[in-house]
Amino acid sequence: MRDAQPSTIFLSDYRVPDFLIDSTHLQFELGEDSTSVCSVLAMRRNPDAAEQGAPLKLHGTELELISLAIDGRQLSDAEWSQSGEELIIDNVPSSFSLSCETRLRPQENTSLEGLYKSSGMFCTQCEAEGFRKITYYLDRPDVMSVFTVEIIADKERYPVLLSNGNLMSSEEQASGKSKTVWHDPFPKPAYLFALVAGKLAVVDDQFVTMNGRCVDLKIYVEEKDLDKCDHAMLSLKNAMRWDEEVYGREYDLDIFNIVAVDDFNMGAMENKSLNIFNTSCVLAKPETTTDAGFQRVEGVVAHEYFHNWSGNRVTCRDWFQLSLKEGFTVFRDAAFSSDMGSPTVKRVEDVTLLRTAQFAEDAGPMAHPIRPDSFIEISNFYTVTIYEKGAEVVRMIHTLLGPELFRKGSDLYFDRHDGQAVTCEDFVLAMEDASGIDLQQFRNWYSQAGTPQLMVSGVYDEQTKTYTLSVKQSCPATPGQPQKAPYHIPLAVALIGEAGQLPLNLDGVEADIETADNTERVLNVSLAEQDFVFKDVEEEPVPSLLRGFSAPVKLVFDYSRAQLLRLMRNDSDGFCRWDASQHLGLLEIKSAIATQAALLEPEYIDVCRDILADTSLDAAMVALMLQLPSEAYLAEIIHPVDVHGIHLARESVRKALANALKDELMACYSRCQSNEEYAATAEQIARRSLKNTALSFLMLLQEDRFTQLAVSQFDTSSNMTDRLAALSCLVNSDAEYKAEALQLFYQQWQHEPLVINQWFQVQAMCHLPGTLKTVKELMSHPAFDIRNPNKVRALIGAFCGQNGVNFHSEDGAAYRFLADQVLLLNRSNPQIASRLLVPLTKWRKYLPAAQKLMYAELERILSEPELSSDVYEVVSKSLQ
Ligand code: 0A1
Ligand code: ZN
Repeated sequence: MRDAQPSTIFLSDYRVPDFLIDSTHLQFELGEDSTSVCSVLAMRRNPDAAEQGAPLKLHGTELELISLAIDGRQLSDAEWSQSGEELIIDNVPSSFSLSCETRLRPQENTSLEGLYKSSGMFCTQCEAEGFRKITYYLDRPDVMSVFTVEIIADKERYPVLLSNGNLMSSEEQASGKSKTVWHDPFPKPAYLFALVAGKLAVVDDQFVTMNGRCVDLKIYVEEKDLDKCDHAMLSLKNAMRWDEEVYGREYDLDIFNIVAVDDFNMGAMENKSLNIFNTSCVLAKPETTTDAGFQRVEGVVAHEYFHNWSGNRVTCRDWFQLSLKEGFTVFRDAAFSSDMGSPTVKRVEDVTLLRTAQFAEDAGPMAHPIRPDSFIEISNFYTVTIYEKGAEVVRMIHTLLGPELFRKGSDLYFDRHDGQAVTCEDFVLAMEDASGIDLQQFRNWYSQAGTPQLMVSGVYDEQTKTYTLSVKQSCPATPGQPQKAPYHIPLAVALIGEAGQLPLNLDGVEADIETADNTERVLNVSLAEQDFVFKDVEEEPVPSLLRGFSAPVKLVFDYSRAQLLRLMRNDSDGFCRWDASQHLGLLEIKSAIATQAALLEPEYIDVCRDILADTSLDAAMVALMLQLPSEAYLAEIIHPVDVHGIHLARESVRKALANALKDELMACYSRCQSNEEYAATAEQIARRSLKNTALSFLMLLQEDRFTQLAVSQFDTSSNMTDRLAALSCLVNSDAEYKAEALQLFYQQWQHEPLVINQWFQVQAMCHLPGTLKTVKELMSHPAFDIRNPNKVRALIGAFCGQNGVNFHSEDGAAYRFLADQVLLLNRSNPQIASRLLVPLTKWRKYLPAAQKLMYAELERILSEPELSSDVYEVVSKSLQ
C-alpha cells in the first residue's frame, strides 16, 4: 500500500547502475511461521557509473531486516537508513561483500509476488519487482549476477526443493530437514530467480539437442494431476525442436523444469530453467480441457521456453523495454502455433484479440506506446499493447525484411547481445545492420501510441487500364501525444478480378517489396498521403487490402456489398476472406440497428449457405466466417456504444440466419459428428468448432429438437470441448434441463478446480437477466475463493469483461459490484485488482447515462485512502 502519492518513473531518467553484483549467494530456511533468507552479495562499483562516490541504495519491500554486514563486519544502525522502498548505506568500499538476513512470512503473502505459499508449496514470482520482497537487492534487470541457492526445509512436507540452474548437492540434515544447493552458471537479473519447495510428483522425459546434448525435462505437479502432463511435455519438445530449426537456438543447460501452481497472477513465468506455470496453462486432458485449453497450453509452454533466448540470454535493460522480450517472444510463439496447427485460424484469432482488446486499450486512458515513456506501477504494463501490438511490430519487421534477412537479423541480435541487458533500439539496429534496410521511420511504432488509421480509396481508369490506390494515414491523439508523425506501414495488397487474382505492375518499383508471385505486393506506405498506380489492369478489380493483416491499423475502404461478396467467395488470402465475412455481418447488424428488424440480404444468406455446404473449405474457417463480429468488436466501431441495442441487433441477425439456414446447419452438425478418439489436432479441432457453431445457431430457434440435441451432446460427450459447448447453449436458453445439467457437471468435477472454473465462467457469461445475482451467489459457493486469481477471473472477470448486457445493466448495479470487488482485492492482491478494473475505465465509450454511473464508481475507488499504486495508476489515469 502506498504511504504517499505514488511517483512516476520516466525512461528519460534511466542511468546505469552505480553498483554491480558479480555473484549472489542465497540461503533459504523455509519454516511454517516464517522463512529466513541470508544473502551474500559480491558487489563492486560500476566503472561506467557517472558518480563513483554514490551511496549504495538497495531495493526492499515489506522486509524484516535481521542483520546487515559489509566484509563480515555488522553495520550499526547509524551506518544505514531507510527511505520508502530503499535501504541506503552511505560509505561503502569500491568492492565488498554484503551480507544480509531478512525474515519473511510467505504464508501471509496474498499478493502472489515474491515468496508465497500455494496449496501447501512454497513458490516465487519475481518479475517484475518481486525479488525485493525476498531480500535487499539491486532489483533491476540490468544488474545480472551468478546465483547459488541453498534451500533448507522439512523433508516430509517439502521433499522437492528446486531453484535455477544445476543441482550441486542434496543432503539430509539432522532434525528432519533436507538441503539442496543449486548453481546457475548464466548471469541473470533477479526477476528470473525462482524457488519451489513442496510435495510434488514428476513426469520425466528427455530431449536431445541439435548438437547431441541430452536434456532432462521434468514437469512437477500435484500427484492427482500426473495424468494431465502429456500435452505440455509434447509441446515443450516440439518447441525445443522448432527453435533449433527456425531460429538456430539450442537449449543451454542439462535440465529444464516446469512446476504447476494453483495460485498465480499470470499465465506462466520464464525463470531460468525453472519455469513456473499457472495450472491452467500446463495441465490438459480431453475429459477436463477444451480445445482452446489445449492450444493455450501449447502456446504458453512454447512462449516460456522461447524466452530462454529472447528474454533470458538477452534480457531487457529496463522495464520500459519490456516489449523487447515480450513482443518478440509472442511473435515467436505465434509462428510456432501457426506451424503446429492452422495458420489462418491462428492469424484470425490473434487479429481478433488485437482488434478488440488492444485497439480498445490504445484508444483509452491507459494508451501507451509499445515502449512506454513513463509508468507508475510496472505491473500495469503487462498489457495487450506490450505483448500483442509488440508482436505485430516485430511481424512487420519480418514482412519488410523477408524471412532470410529477418533470420540474419535475429542471429546478429543474439550473437551481439548474448549475456547483455539491452533495448528495443538494439533489436532494431541489429535488424537494420543485418539487412541493410532503413528502419528509421519504422521506429515511430516504438515511440507512438494509438492505432493508425488507413483511409484507402481506389479508382479504375478504363482508358489507361490503370488502377490507382490512394492511401491516407492518420493516428488519433493519445494521452501526452497530441500529434503523431507518419508511420512506415507495410500494406500487403492484391487485385481480385472476376476469375481470381490479377498480375500486378506497379509504377515506381522502389515503392514496394517483391513477393513470391506477382499477384501480391507489399506497399511501403510512409507518407501522410500517397498514391500507388497499377498498370495494365485489364478489368476493374476489387482490392484485397492488408492481406494477412500486414499491419496493426484500422483500414477504411468503402466496399460495396458486391465487392465484399467477391472477396468472401474468392480471395486467396484467408484473413481477407474472413474479414470480408465480418464486414458483411457488420452491414447486416447495422441495418438491424437502423430498422429494428433483421431482414437479411439474400446474397448474404446465399454466401453463408454456400460456405456451410462447401466441404473443401477448412471447417474452422467456415465456423469463423459464420460467426458474426463479436459485441466487443462492434463496440470498437459503433460509437457511442449502446450495449443493449448492439446485443439485440446481433442476436436478431444470428436468429434470422439460423432460421434461413436451419436445414444446412443441421446437416453440417450431423456431418461433423464423430466417434473417433479425441486428439487435439487442427483437423479435429476444426470439426468440433464448426459443429458447436452450428449448434449455437440452432439453439436460438428454441425448438425442442434442437434443445434435445444439446442435451444429448451434454449427456454423451466424453470431451470437455463438446460438453462445455452444450452446457453453454443450455445455460443461455430457457431449457428446463439447465439446472440439472449444471448440478450434474458440478458433481462430476467438483474435485477438479480447473473444470469448476469453467463451470463458474459459463454461468458468469450467461446473457440472460439475473446473472449478477447468480454471480453473487456463486461467490459464496464453497468452491469459490477470492484469493485464487483463476477463480476471480472465471467468475468476476468473465462477468465484468465479457458479459456486456449484464455488466451494463441500466441500474448500474454491476458497476457497483465491480468497484466493491476491486476495493476488496486492492488490499490482498493489487495486481489482480487493477486488471479487474479495466472494464470500468472504458466509460467514455458508452451512452451518457452509463458514463455517469461508471464515473461515479471510479471516483468512489479513488477516494479510498489506502489504494495500492497498481489501482491508483489505473483509476487516476482513467479519470483524467
Ligand atoms: N514474463 C511472463 C509474464 C509474467 C509477468 C509478470 C508476472 O508477475 C507480475 C508473471 C508473469 C511471460 O511473459 O510469460
Ligand atoms: Zn513472455
